[in-house]
Amino acid sequence: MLTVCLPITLEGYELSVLDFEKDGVEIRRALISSEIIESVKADIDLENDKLKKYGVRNLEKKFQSISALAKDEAILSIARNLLNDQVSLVRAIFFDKTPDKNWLVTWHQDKTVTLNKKIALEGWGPWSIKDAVHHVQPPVSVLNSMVTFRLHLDPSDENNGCLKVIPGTHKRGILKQKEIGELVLNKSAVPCVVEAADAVIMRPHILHSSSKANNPSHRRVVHLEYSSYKLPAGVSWA
Ligand SMILES: O=C(O)CCC(=O)C(=O)O
Repeated sequence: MLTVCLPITLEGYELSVLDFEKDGVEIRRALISSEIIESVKADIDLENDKLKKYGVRNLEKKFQSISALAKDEAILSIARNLLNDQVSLVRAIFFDKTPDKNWLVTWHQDKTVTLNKKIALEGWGPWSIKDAVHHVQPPVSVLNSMVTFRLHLDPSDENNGCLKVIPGTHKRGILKQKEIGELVLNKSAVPCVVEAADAVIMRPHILHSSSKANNPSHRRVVHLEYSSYKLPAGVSWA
Protein backbone atom coordinates (compact mmCIF):
# COMPACT_ATOMS: atom_id res chain seq x y z
CA MET A 1 0.00 0.00 0.00
CA LEU A 2 1.30 3.44 -0.90
CA THR A 3 1.61 5.74 2.09
CA VAL A 4 1.57 9.43 1.31
CA CYS A 5 3.44 11.50 3.89
CA LEU A 6 1.91 14.93 4.11
CA PRO A 7 4.01 17.73 5.54
CA ILE A 8 2.81 19.43 8.70
CA THR A 9 0.36 22.10 7.63
CA LEU A 10 0.17 25.20 9.70
CA GLU A 11 -2.73 26.89 7.97
CA GLY A 12 -6.45 26.62 7.78
CA TYR A 13 -7.39 24.86 11.02
CA GLU A 14 -10.36 26.35 12.78
CA LEU A 15 -9.23 26.71 16.38
CA SER A 16 -12.76 27.25 17.66
CA VAL A 17 -13.78 23.68 16.77
CA LEU A 18 -11.12 22.12 18.96
CA ASP A 19 -12.68 20.15 21.80
CA PHE A 20 -10.78 19.05 24.92
CA GLU A 21 -12.49 15.66 25.14
CA LYS A 22 -12.07 14.72 21.48
CA ASP A 23 -8.94 16.59 20.45
CA GLY A 24 -7.15 16.86 23.79
CA VAL A 25 -6.96 20.63 23.34
CA GLU A 26 -9.25 23.62 23.18
CA ILE A 27 -8.92 27.37 23.28
CA ARG A 28 -10.91 29.54 25.70
CA ARG A 29 -10.92 33.17 24.71
CA ALA A 30 -10.53 35.95 27.29
CA LEU A 31 -10.41 33.58 30.24
CA ILE A 32 -8.39 35.87 32.47
CA SER A 33 -9.19 39.48 33.30
CA SER A 34 -6.90 42.34 32.29
CA GLU A 35 -6.46 43.15 36.04
CA ILE A 36 -5.07 39.67 36.69
CA ILE A 37 -2.82 39.86 33.62
CA GLU A 38 -1.44 43.21 34.69
CA SER A 39 -0.83 42.00 38.26
CA VAL A 40 1.03 38.89 37.06
CA LYS A 41 3.11 40.94 34.59
CA ALA A 42 3.97 43.51 37.28
CA ASP A 43 4.91 40.79 39.77
CA ILE A 44 7.09 39.05 37.19
CA ASP A 45 8.76 42.28 36.03
CA LEU A 46 9.75 43.11 39.60
CA GLU A 47 11.42 39.73 40.09
CA ASN A 48 12.99 39.33 36.68
CA ASP A 49 16.09 37.66 38.12
CA LYS A 50 13.96 34.65 39.18
CA LEU A 51 13.07 34.09 35.52
CA LYS A 52 16.47 33.91 33.87
CA LYS A 53 16.11 30.26 32.88
CA TYR A 54 13.85 28.73 30.21
CA GLY A 55 10.75 27.27 31.88
CA VAL A 56 10.81 28.47 35.49
CA ARG A 57 9.11 25.97 37.81
CA ASN A 58 7.24 26.16 41.13
CA LEU A 59 6.02 29.56 40.12
CA GLU A 60 3.19 29.63 42.63
CA LYS A 61 5.75 29.46 45.46
CA LYS A 62 7.77 32.36 44.02
CA PHE A 63 4.99 34.75 42.97
CA GLN A 64 1.95 35.69 45.04
CA SER A 65 0.00 36.75 41.90
CA ILE A 66 0.51 33.31 40.37
CA SER A 67 -0.50 31.55 43.57
CA ALA A 68 -3.73 33.61 43.38
CA LEU A 69 -4.14 32.87 39.66
CA ALA A 70 -3.82 29.10 40.31
CA LYS A 71 -6.76 29.40 42.75
CA ASP A 72 -8.90 31.48 40.38
CA GLU A 73 -12.43 30.07 40.37
CA ALA A 74 -12.85 30.57 36.59
CA ILE A 75 -9.90 28.24 36.01
CA LEU A 76 -10.70 25.76 38.78
CA SER A 77 -14.31 25.34 37.71
CA ILE A 78 -13.27 24.55 34.12
CA ALA A 79 -10.67 22.07 35.42
CA ARG A 80 -13.27 20.38 37.66
CA ASN A 81 -15.76 20.20 34.78
CA LEU A 82 -13.25 18.74 32.35
CA LEU A 83 -12.00 16.16 34.85
CA ASN A 84 -15.37 15.54 36.54
CA ASP A 85 -13.86 15.78 40.00
CA GLN A 86 -12.06 17.97 42.53
CA VAL A 87 -8.60 19.01 41.34
CA SER A 88 -5.20 19.90 42.83
CA LEU A 89 -2.43 21.98 41.31
CA VAL A 90 0.35 19.71 40.05
CA ARG A 91 2.82 22.34 38.85
CA ALA A 92 3.14 25.91 37.66
CA ILE A 93 5.74 26.97 35.08
CA PHE A 94 6.50 30.24 33.30
CA PHE A 95 7.65 30.36 29.65
CA ASP A 96 8.80 33.39 27.70
CA LYS A 97 10.61 33.94 24.41
CA THR A 98 12.56 37.13 23.82
CA PRO A 99 15.31 38.26 21.43
CA ASP A 100 17.83 37.08 24.11
CA LYS A 101 16.07 33.78 24.89
CA ASN A 102 14.63 32.56 21.60
CA TRP A 103 14.27 28.81 22.03
CA LEU A 104 12.37 25.93 20.48
CA VAL A 105 11.01 22.63 21.73
CA THR A 106 10.70 19.63 19.45
CA TRP A 107 7.58 17.45 19.32
CA HIS A 108 7.00 15.81 22.68
CA GLN A 109 4.46 14.82 25.30
CA ASP A 110 4.57 16.12 28.88
CA LYS A 111 4.69 12.84 30.75
CA THR A 112 6.59 13.56 33.96
CA VAL A 113 5.23 14.67 37.32
CA THR A 114 7.05 15.61 40.52
CA LEU A 115 6.25 14.24 43.97
CA ASN A 116 7.42 15.11 47.49
CA LYS A 117 8.71 11.55 48.03
CA LYS A 118 9.55 8.37 46.17
CA ILE A 119 7.03 5.63 46.77
CA ALA A 120 6.37 2.13 45.42
CA LEU A 121 3.42 2.61 43.08
CA GLU A 122 2.48 0.05 40.45
CA GLY A 123 3.22 1.34 36.94
CA TRP A 124 5.09 4.47 38.07
CA GLY A 125 8.63 4.92 36.75
CA PRO A 126 11.37 5.55 35.84
CA TRP A 127 12.17 7.80 38.82
CA SER A 128 14.92 10.42 38.92
CA ILE A 129 15.98 13.32 41.13
CA LYS A 130 16.46 16.75 39.56
CA ASP A 131 16.99 19.90 41.63
CA ALA A 132 16.41 17.73 44.73
CA VAL A 133 12.87 16.87 43.55
CA HIS A 134 11.54 13.38 42.72
CA HIS A 135 10.52 13.18 39.05
CA VAL A 136 8.57 10.20 37.77
CA GLN A 137 6.63 9.06 34.74
CA PRO A 138 3.17 8.03 35.99
CA PRO A 139 0.88 5.58 34.19
CA VAL A 140 -1.18 7.07 31.37
CA SER A 141 -4.28 6.87 33.60
CA VAL A 142 -2.72 9.63 35.72
CA LEU A 143 -2.04 11.77 32.64
CA ASN A 144 -5.68 11.20 31.70
CA SER A 145 -6.64 12.71 35.06
CA MET A 146 -4.76 15.91 34.21
CA VAL A 147 -5.40 19.16 32.41
CA THR A 148 -2.92 21.89 31.50
CA PHE A 149 -3.90 25.55 31.26
CA ARG A 150 -1.52 27.73 29.25
CA LEU A 151 -2.57 31.25 30.21
CA HIS A 152 -1.28 33.83 27.77
CA LEU A 153 -0.06 37.21 28.97
CA ASP A 154 0.80 38.34 25.40
CA PRO A 155 -0.65 37.62 21.96
CA SER A 156 1.04 34.62 20.35
CA ASP A 157 1.32 33.49 16.75
CA GLU A 158 3.99 31.99 14.51
CA ASN A 159 6.00 35.23 14.58
CA ASN A 160 6.74 34.87 18.28
CA GLY A 161 6.94 31.06 18.33
CA CYS A 162 3.44 29.98 19.39
CA LEU A 163 2.64 26.50 20.64
CA LYS A 164 1.73 23.90 17.99
CA VAL A 165 -0.32 20.80 18.76
CA ILE A 166 -1.43 17.67 16.92
CA PRO A 167 -5.06 17.14 17.95
CA GLY A 168 -6.08 13.68 19.17
CA THR A 169 -2.56 12.40 19.82
CA HIS A 170 -3.16 12.15 23.61
CA LYS A 171 -5.39 9.15 22.81
CA ARG A 172 -2.38 7.16 21.59
CA GLY A 173 -0.88 6.83 25.08
CA ILE A 174 2.82 7.27 25.72
CA LEU A 175 4.55 7.39 22.36
CA LYS A 176 8.00 6.14 21.37
CA GLN A 177 10.30 8.54 19.53
CA LYS A 178 9.76 6.64 16.26
CA GLU A 179 5.96 6.91 16.61
CA ILE A 180 6.27 10.63 17.27
CA GLY A 181 8.34 10.99 14.09
CA GLU A 182 5.68 9.17 12.06
CA LEU A 183 2.76 11.10 13.52
CA VAL A 184 4.48 14.41 12.87
CA LEU A 185 4.91 13.46 9.21
CA ASN A 186 1.35 12.26 8.74
CA LYS A 187 -0.84 14.54 10.81
CA SER A 188 -1.59 18.23 10.58
CA ALA A 189 -0.20 20.45 13.28
CA VAL A 190 -2.27 23.33 14.56
CA PRO A 191 -0.65 26.60 15.61
CA CYS A 192 -2.38 27.92 18.73
CA VAL A 193 -2.77 31.54 17.68
CA VAL A 194 -4.11 33.43 20.68
CA GLU A 195 -4.57 36.88 22.18
CA ALA A 196 -3.46 37.96 25.62
CA ALA A 197 -5.94 36.59 28.24
CA ASP A 198 -6.76 33.53 26.11
CA ALA A 199 -6.02 30.05 27.43
CA VAL A 200 -4.89 26.92 25.60
CA ILE A 201 -6.34 24.05 27.62
CA MET A 202 -4.80 20.69 26.83
CA ARG A 203 -3.95 17.19 27.93
CA PRO A 204 -0.30 17.06 29.04
CA HIS A 205 0.38 14.13 26.70
CA ILE A 206 -0.96 15.71 23.49
CA LEU A 207 1.96 16.05 21.06
CA HIS A 208 3.17 19.64 21.15
CA SER A 209 6.15 21.72 20.07
CA SER A 210 7.14 25.30 19.37
CA SER A 211 9.57 26.87 16.94
CA LYS A 212 11.92 29.74 17.53
CA ALA A 213 10.24 33.10 17.04
CA ASN A 214 10.78 34.64 13.58
CA ASN A 215 10.36 38.00 15.12
CA PRO A 216 11.04 37.57 18.84
CA SER A 217 8.97 39.60 21.26
CA HIS A 218 7.62 38.67 24.70
CA ARG A 219 5.55 35.46 24.59
CA ARG A 220 4.75 35.09 28.27
CA VAL A 221 2.77 32.01 29.29
CA VAL A 222 1.77 30.81 32.74
CA HIS A 223 1.46 27.02 32.48
CA LEU A 224 -0.69 25.46 35.21
CA GLU A 225 -1.32 21.72 35.48
CA TYR A 226 -4.11 20.25 37.58
CA SER A 227 -5.03 16.66 38.38
CA SER A 228 -7.96 14.86 39.95
CA TYR A 229 -5.77 11.83 40.73
CA LYS A 230 -5.82 10.94 44.44
CA LEU A 231 -2.27 10.41 45.69
CA PRO A 232 -1.70 8.14 48.72
CA ALA A 233 -1.75 9.76 52.18
CA GLY A 234 1.42 11.78 52.87
CA VAL A 235 2.30 12.11 49.18
CA SER A 236 1.83 15.40 47.33
CA TRP A 237 2.67 16.98 43.98
CA ALA A 238 5.99 18.83 44.40
O1 LIG B 1 5.88 27.07 25.64
C1 LIG B 1 6.24 26.32 24.74
O2 LIG B 1 6.47 26.73 23.63
C2 LIG B 1 6.36 24.84 24.96
C3 LIG B 1 6.90 24.49 26.28
C4 LIG B 1 6.71 23.04 26.55
O3 LIG B 1 5.82 22.43 26.10
C5 LIG B 1 7.61 22.28 27.35
O4 LIG B 1 8.70 22.74 27.66
O5 LIG B 1 7.22 21.14 27.68
